[in-house]
Amino acid sequence: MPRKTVEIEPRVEYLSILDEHGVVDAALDPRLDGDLLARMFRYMLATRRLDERLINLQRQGRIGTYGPTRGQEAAQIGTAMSIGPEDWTAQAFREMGMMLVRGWGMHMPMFFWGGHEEGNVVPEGVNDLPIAVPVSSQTLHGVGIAWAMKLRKTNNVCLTYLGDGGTSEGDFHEAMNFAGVYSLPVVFIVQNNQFAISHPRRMQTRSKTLAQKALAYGFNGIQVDGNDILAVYVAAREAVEKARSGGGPTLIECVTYRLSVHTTADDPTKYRSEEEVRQWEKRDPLIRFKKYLMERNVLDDASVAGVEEDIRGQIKEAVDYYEAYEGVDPVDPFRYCLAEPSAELVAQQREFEAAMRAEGLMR
Ligand SMILES: Cc1ncc(C[n+]2csc(CCOP(=O)(O)OP(=O)(O)O)c2C)c(N)n1
Repeated sequence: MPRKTVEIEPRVEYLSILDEHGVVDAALDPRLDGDLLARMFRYMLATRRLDERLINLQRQGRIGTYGPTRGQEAAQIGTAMSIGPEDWTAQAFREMGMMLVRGWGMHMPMFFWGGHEEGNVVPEGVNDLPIAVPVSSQTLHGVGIAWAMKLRKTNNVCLTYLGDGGTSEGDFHEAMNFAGVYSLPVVFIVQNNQFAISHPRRMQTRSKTLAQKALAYGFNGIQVDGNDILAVYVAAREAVEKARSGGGPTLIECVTYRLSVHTTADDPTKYRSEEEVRQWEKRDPLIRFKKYLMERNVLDDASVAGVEEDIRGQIKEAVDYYEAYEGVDPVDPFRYCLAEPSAELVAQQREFEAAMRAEGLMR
């Protein structure tokens, strides 16, 4: 007698609409409105150009260590554009594209990666949590926000972002379980960029997909081509609508690639091949989307040049503002650590201040 099996839904859908060769199936193309498509492109290009500028600023010693977003623009902008300002996000530390959509100024990452607290102060009226460096801690906060939304019956949703490495953290699993049990309006956006610093995806988990982690917690997980903004947007919109109408959580695994370094303190040539990077460069989210927009006559060479020029001006303005700013107080990080500073923290602050004075960097 064969043993019985337990009936569960073990399927993980994979959505790809626009790959590096074009639209994979015309029936899947959501035929989004031209204005929306143009805005998506503008945010993607702004994120790419700002990212390039931040790397240069770091190399010139004008900001500190920086964690780039190159290659992950579609995953971030496609998801961020699926929610409204009344919804919330709980981010990790590589979501600059998402932040620009949500209304953070271009100068903010310069302050943040320049080591100043000003860069992590959420702008007035923006429903985002600050950048969270402790890996996956933000997923619990995101679920907490979603729980509050449910209790208050607001019909809002919370997106929480993490990386492939983040799916190995206990916090993530606790957040997933809680979200499933209470059927909370939260969407987990896993940006699978193939690496957690030098640790490759294949060493992260034996699971075939990261999306299937959701099945164990009783809700849907979907895998999408994370370099395809159309697929990301469609999947995010569906998950958000489901959450908004009481259908509970979803996990979206955006399969993408970190085209740049983990941070500017990293040397990826030590753990991955140039050839692999070249293969992924061909799948760059911006190249295929620009081609699609040109074919649909949403963009032409002149309008792309105009967008480039606008962005260049905005970035210059942000750099000028950052470098002329005189309100930075290097002691701020100590002030924002704990509501009631511990004796140890006070001692550390005194030691820091003495060292700054000795260097002539503080009066
Ligand atoms: C709890 C915790 N452990 C370790 C670190 C050090 N750390 C910073 S980023 C990172 C890798 C994160 O990888 P992933 O979640 O895939 O995100 P990615 O950096 O690729 O965007 C690690 C281990 C940390 N910040 N927090």
